[in-house]
Amino acid sequence: MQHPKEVADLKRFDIPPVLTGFIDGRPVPESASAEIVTCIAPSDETELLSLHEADANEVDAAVSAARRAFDSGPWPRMSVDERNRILRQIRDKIIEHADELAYLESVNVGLPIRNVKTVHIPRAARNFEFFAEVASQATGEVYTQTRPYLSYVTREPVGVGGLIGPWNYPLGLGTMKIASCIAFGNTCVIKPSEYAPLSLTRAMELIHETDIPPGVINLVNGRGHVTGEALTGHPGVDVVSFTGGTVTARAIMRSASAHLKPVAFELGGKSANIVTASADLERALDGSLSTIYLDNGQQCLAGSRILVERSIADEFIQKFVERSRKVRIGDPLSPDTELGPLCYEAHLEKVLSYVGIAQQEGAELLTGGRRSDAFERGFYIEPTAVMAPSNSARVCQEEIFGPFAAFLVFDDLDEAIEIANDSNFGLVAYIWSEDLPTVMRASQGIRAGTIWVNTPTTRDLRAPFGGYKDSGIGRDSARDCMEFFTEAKTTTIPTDTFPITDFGKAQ
Ligand code: TXE
Repeated sequence: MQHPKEVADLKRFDIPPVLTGFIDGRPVPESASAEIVTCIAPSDETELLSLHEADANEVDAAVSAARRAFDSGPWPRMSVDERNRILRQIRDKIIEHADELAYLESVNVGLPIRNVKTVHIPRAARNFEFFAEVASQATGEVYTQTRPYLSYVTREPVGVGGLIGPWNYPLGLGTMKIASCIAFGNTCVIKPSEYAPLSLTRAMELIHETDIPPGVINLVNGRGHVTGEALTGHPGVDVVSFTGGTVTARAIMRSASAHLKPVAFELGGKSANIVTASADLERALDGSLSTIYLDNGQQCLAGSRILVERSIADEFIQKFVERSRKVRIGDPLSPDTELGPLCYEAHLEKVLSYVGIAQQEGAELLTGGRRSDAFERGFYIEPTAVMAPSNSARVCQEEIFGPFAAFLVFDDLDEAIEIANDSNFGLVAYIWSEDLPTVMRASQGIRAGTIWVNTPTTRDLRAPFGGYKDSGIGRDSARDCMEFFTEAKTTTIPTDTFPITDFGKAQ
């Protein structure tokens, strides 16, 4: 069912035909010589907008603005309370413009508006409030054990952050990077994904209606191998924070290594979702559908390998398939839509290519596996599930990043844990069981950064989030972000006089 009124109401917001960057508090003027990157609307394949790509000179201007704002501007020198007042102004701006930002995010990425409105926009606003709170509650360390000295540790902002955002949650994850970077007194340059630049670029205008000083947050738009590489390799950038794929992460690490820049990487996953016979099966079914189909399955934390205990497997998988066939595919702007189009065409092709890959390796297609024929245009795909031949199949080892579940059957928990760990990734895992020892064994045995027990995706910003193995380097959390975006400084002072070696005093 479509809701023409709600959809029309959202379409009152403008989409600018051309997007540029935002440097030193001002939009970058359009340039006749810029490379043009065209963004396509995933729901109908029309041209959404043109990006004027930032070249190395523009990136240099953005980094120089961030450098000036850090080296001599007011931001790092402000009281924490004053900075927090401005971070809260940014939060309020996002809330005030929530409908517009939700519309832009949904139109550009294809995310169903329902979840964008209720989860992602509130999260974007919360990011600024949360890191304002973290910065104001930060404590130091004092060591008095080595007498007669007192050593205290302070944390100072690290400098300029080079932030590279992904396309799946441009605003939620982009603002997380910005907020966690600037809350501690740093300045930054962010590059959104070339596929999804709209919401974050608009947010820059709104952010600059607050008292944020110019140059604290700069944005450059463009493709990864041009704009992104110029940013991560720039000598004026002190640290790099990246969310995206593992292949790109390796390239970024190489370019950051020239200046020994610390990197924080939040990468992909192939997370095991273990459904045991001791689970509340109705809730496990709801949770399993949700972790793989929510936000079109374009989530690093998707439960994309569903491991089901043999005694319940047939019934569980049959119910999963029945429910998959009833998922409402549609216009991402319609409040009823559960599954929108994938973000861009090459990504749709990548996701669909795994149907053939799976079948060649002996997998059975359980449902979906093709473009939805309900739409003449748009990157729509049916919810897809396969029964994998074994965990070594590519559908169980590679991140597909779409509404595509691979099922495996296990006989006991040890086997399930072994399968879960037999992966190059280690981002999250899900365990469904009402039996405490089962839950505890799974939680202790699985090598992943987060274990969700009887619950689909739930983020607590206070707790570390990030991956083992190829799923990343570092964590996001109050403490981890503070440590990444600050330098520790130890100051040692004697509390009494003490003898100092007297070189050259001998008569
Ligand atoms: O992402 P990329 P892609 C995974 C998912 C997806 C795969 C590839 O499996 O199918 O990655 O997606 C910028 N220097 N995730 O290719 O390339 C790029 O412009 C600097 C998981 O679209 O990782 C964009 O801003 N920057 C994921 C950002 O990197 C570069 C979210 C991410 O793009 C660059 C997205 C370079 N050389 C994809 N090359 C998650 N962890 O949630 C590209 N970029």
